Amino acid sequence: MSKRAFITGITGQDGSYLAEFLLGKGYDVYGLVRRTSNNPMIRFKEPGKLEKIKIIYGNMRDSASIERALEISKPDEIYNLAAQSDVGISFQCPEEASEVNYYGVGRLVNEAMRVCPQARIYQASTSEMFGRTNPPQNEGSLFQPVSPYGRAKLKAHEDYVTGYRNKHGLFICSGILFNHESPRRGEHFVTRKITISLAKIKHGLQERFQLGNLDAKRDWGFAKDYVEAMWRMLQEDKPDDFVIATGEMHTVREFAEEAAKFFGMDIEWGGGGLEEKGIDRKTKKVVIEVNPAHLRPNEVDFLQGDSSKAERVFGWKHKTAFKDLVRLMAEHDLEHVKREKLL
Ligand code: NAP
Ligand code: F7E
Repeated sequence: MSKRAFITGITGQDGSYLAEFLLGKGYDVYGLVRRTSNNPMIRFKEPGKLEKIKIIYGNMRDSASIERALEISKPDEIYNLAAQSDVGISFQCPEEASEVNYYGVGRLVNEAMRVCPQARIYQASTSEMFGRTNPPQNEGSLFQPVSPYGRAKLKAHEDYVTGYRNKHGLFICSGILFNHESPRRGEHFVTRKITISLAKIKHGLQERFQLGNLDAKRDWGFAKDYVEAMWRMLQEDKPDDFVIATGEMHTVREFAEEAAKFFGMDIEWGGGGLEEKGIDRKTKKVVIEVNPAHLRPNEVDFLQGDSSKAERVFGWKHKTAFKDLVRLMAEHDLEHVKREKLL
């Protein structure tokens, strides 16, 4: 008989890749989908996959909907990917971050203990929990989050992952994932914002775009590589927590330079601070400006993960290198913007 998986956040970047991955492994896949004013399933790209997913309407703010979804899906494995996942927005809407990213986890694990206590649970934890702790960060590093997003995720990790594992013997794992990107990444995250904006410049739809902190360093991997790690940790004999990362760190500035090369631009930087500009050496045109509206009240300066435990325990290692990730996103957006322009 097929195994049954229940995914919250199935409409998001990771949810869509994970659903496709699990269908490929022969799972029956159920997904919690919240009501939106538009088609929430637009990320499902692989032919023949969307029709196989069983959608259950619900919300992480609503215990009754979670209970119903678990009763219908009767899962062997639960992947909790639903979150308000935008760190910048979490400063503006801290209650939302706490309601969904902390209390939502509590609703899910409490309902799961009643309805399907045998189910194995994956919780989408994050490198934002390390906050101002110096890199490289691993499972033993100090958690010092600086954003409402990071604090809510840490509280969920402590109360419902390690807490419920120790207190109730629940099979629950935290995947402490570092930034992972793809052509399906939300357009407000910095990597996708850069590749879409450069594609629009290339097609003559805009002249320049604005970023915030160019010096922030992130460990960027490819989302498709990372969803496999989620599944792998639930196949282990014991629940545990695992850092998933590439181990490489790059600045926002480097990401923009690398992406610009794909579009035939050669960025040099002039000025400093808020006056800094990214100028294309070939055309002498300003392509990137700094806008203080994109700076955060508190910033995480450096994230670089050490995922040697995941490699040792279940043989996971990232497959996609930084330059390949940038290229595959840029290639996608060049075509994506062309299609949109033609509409
Ligand atoms: P994403 O693209 O923003 O997807 C988030 C998902 O959560 C969407 O399906 C969204 O639904 C859903 N959601 C939000 N609020 C909800 C609510 N109240 N009830 C039900 N569903 C709700 O995020 P992602 O990049 O795929 O990330 C997946 C998970 O991993 C998140 O928990 C995120 O915090 C965590 N994480 C991500 C990264 C990363 O770099 N991507 C790193 C570490 C951890 P809609 O489609 O309706 O908005
Ligand atoms: O920012 C800087 C920004 O919003 C990355 C989420 O998936 O990963 C993600 O969180 C860096 C930050 O991702 C702009 O200040 C500069 O330093 O792409 P981001 P994030 O905040 O790292 C973690 C691991 C998660 O768990 C989250 O769910 O880029 N930056 N200029 C900018 N960021 C944005 N968004 N927009 C800018 O214009």
